Amino acid sequence: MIKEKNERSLPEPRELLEIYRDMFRIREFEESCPKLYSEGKMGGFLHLYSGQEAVGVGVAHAINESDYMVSAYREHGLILAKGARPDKVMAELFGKATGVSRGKGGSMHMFDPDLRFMGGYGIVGGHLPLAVGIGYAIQYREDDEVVVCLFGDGATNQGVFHEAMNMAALYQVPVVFVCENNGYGIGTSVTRASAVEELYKKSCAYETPGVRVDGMDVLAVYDAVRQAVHKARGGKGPTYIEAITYRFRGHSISDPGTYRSEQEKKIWQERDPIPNFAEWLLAQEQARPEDLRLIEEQEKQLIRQAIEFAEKSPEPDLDQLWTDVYVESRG
Ligand SMILES: Cc1ncc(C[n+]2csc(CCOP(=O)(O)OP(=O)(O)O)c2C)c(N)n1
Ligand SMILES: [Mg+2]
Repeated sequence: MIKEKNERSLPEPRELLEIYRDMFRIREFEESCPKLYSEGKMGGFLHLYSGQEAVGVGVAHAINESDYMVSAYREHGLILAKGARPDKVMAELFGKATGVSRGKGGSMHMFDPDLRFMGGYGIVGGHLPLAVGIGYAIQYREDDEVVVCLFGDGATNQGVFHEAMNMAALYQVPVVFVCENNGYGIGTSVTRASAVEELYKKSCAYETPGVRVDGMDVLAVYDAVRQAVHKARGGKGPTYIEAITYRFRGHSISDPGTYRSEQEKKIWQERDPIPNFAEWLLAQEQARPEDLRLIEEQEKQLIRQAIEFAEKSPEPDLDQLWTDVYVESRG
């Protein structure tokens, strides 16, 4: 299913630089978190996205602003890729009122309906039916948006994965399922948890095409998602994409990660999607070294400002304790 590079659809040259910027921003953001966490500035869970940037950024560039994204809890990078301001995402991690979820969601429950980023969920696989529901609503209203639903390899072993796949195929809803196969669900490898290692095959029972892509190659992800989105928008139903990737850090901030060998980590570090994409941009003469350096400096500055903003922001007022807890459906 993986296509040769020269058959791929490529973003415009300007967008290629924005793709680099977005991946670099996410890495810079995520790598600033462990120190802040250890200083007690953030609380609760913290699942970092370092290593998986090519998936989220490839997806975000392949869809329109009006399209929806729904995700599990490893979502800081995804909401940033969808266009959230880093200062508001950082403020959310600090539990501040200026955060994307007004400081009440934290790391796992980022939400921004204006950006059409519909969460941020902690129950493994629990958001897949939500994506199908959003897809069903789009279809019912005869709108032309699509939903991209991102989840981990662990979710594919949940019953709810199959229920969502069944309904999506039955109603031919405009949903693109993207499994971020990073090889592990907490400390359990895919080989120990799934009867089928080639996770893209899991949609075949529902006659939904399954595609496997290199999730460390942002352009491969972009290309696969573009095709799937085009199909969904044309009323031809869901696609299921398995992106092979790797998380460079532990499952969460409290995971020492002793279940992965140094050798394994080194192999994947060499496939780091960011320097590899930089190398590609230079080799293809799509960027000059100074273009990339400028982007890197700008993004480092942006994240420094985001931390400052989060530090200076107020905590939510006590009288806000009962707001945003439950939203009644409107018309
Ligand atoms: C239904 C359910 N069962 C168990 C858990 C505990 N849990 C939290 S994360 C996780 C692993 C999920 O791994 P994966 O889907 O591969 O996502 P990743 O963390 O690798 O991004 C588990 C089992 C949970 N949150 N929800
Ligand atoms: Mg996983």
